[in-house]
Amino acid sequence: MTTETIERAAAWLAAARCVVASTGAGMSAESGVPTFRDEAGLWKNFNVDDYATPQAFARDPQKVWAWYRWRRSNLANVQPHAGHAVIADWVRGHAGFHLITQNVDGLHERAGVPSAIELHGRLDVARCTACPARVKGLSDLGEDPRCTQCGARLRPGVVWFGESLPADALQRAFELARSCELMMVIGTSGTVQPAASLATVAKNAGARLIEINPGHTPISNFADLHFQSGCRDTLVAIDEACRRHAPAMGR
Ligand code: BV8
Repeated sequence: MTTETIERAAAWLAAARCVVASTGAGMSAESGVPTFRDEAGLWKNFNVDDYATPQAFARDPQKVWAWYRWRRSNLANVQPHAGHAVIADWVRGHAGFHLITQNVDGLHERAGVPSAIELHGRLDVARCTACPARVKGLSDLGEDPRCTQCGARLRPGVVWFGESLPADALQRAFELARSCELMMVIGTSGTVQPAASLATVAKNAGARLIEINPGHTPISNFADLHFQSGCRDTLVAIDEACRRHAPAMGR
């Protein structure tokens, strides 16, 4: 992260009419939420096929619920960081700024983003397997929670592997990827489809691409600017540069 690259990112942000931020688990790492594929990531210690597929839930719902109860309880102890606050400022202050997230932790909403496009659902939602009922919040629902409307089993309100993403959210996400002038890809390994294709679609449609990720990903190969640094301090630095150039940005 150099002054020149920060200034360049701020200038691109100020000049763009439509900007999309697309975030993954790395966005929340500095809030203490574990990522999935880093050295200490969730999938290093838990087998995806035992916890994050419909088949796993059908096979052993209590085992799957125990894992999600643990993750939900952890969320009660974390807070959005300054990078989440910067993105919330940009969404609220810039009509053309949109947020797409793969994250299920709800931290963007807690930071003040009213309209995040959430592709993979939310940990703080449980939904009924048989009717439209949903239960919001992080309360402990117990080992094998049931729907108060119809008595059927509740499941975590996230998208598992092999499940389709919410159609409206997915359609809106790709519409924005095709029409934005700048996409900021923040904290994602770029491996989970179809979310990982958003960056390619944006690039192919002519958008500039900024990646914020200390690691190297498939997206790094075609990003116009790659900040190999943590997103919290990088977003704060870009926001400070934006304020110097265009006080209206994000205000
Ligand atoms: C589907 C929710 C249709 C649950 C998750 C092609 C097209 C369509 C589908 C597929 C396809 N190819 C393969 C598939 C199947 C599959 C898939 O993509 N598999 C991959 C792994 C090969 N996709 C699906 O099944 C999707 N469904 O497409 O429906 C369909 C229907 C039927 C049959 C087939 C297809 C559903 C995908 C959603 C799965 N749900 N989680 C839960 O959380 O419990 S996935 C999980 O991965 C999370 O949602 C997470 O958001 C997502 C992506 O991970 P990342 O966010 O990128 O996190 P990761 O740990 O990987 O990386 C973190 C990054 O942060 C790292 O790069 C690190 O360097 C960086 N970082 C670390 N610290 C920081 C940082 N960056 C910045 N600052 C820091 N401080």
